[in-house]
Amino acid sequence: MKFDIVTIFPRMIEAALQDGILGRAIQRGLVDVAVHDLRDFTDDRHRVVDDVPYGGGPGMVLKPEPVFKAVETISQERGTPTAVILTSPQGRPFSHVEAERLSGLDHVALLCGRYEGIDERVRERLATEEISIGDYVLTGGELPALVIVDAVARLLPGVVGDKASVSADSFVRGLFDSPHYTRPAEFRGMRVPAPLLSGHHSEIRRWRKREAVRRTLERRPELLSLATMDDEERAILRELIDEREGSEPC
Ligand code: JCQ
Repeated sequence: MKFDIVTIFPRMIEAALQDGILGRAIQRGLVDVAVHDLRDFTDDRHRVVDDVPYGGGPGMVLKPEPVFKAVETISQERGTPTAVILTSPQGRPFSHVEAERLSGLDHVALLCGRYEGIDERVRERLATEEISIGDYVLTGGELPALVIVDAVARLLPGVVGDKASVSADSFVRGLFDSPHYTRPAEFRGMRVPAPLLSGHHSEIRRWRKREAVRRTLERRPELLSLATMDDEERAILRELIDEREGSEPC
């Protein structure tokens, strides 16, 4: 899968893609990421990418011309991207389901927004979609672009070594993971739960299911309506809800 990222901070993107699982996937040729400096698509001596807003007001706006030129150059050199994504707080919320959808595309371009915003004509005629990674404002779209590339790339075949760890993911199952422990069995007075030390696989499995359901119910109960649970997990959920209703008045 190919990604093209258009940014005024190419080093920020390149640095983040050097290491870790993503760095290795790129080296192995499983993912192809090209980073494009927006300033390379300006035609003035000072390589200016922003300007004051029409109508007045605070801050600067990203000019349309360099952004259009960047995407046109990408199309000529690397083929027309299937999706041109603008990252912004006003976009549709990013999620695991969105990551899965994008992982089925062959070529995705990401435009990193900045300043007070980007000229609206980029939204209208260049971007095919606008995606937000959450309800907060960042200084630029570089981190959102990296978040999207990371979440999408790890779903591609071979990127994450252990297939089981991808399909066990919280948002694949719709349930949070159960707690993890490693040695020692007692650390500063804190013991590893007995079922995990028991060696009884059915007891371990049941304990993990209970903790996963408990955690999801406590932290994100709205996820449970969409979760794929087996009969045992459903029974556990019933028990936990009944216990709750017994203790707290509502
Ligand atoms: C993305 N959640 C927050 C900031 C304007 C295109 O216009 C803008 C883009 C940004 C950077 O993105 C975010 C963001 N998802 O802040 C302002």
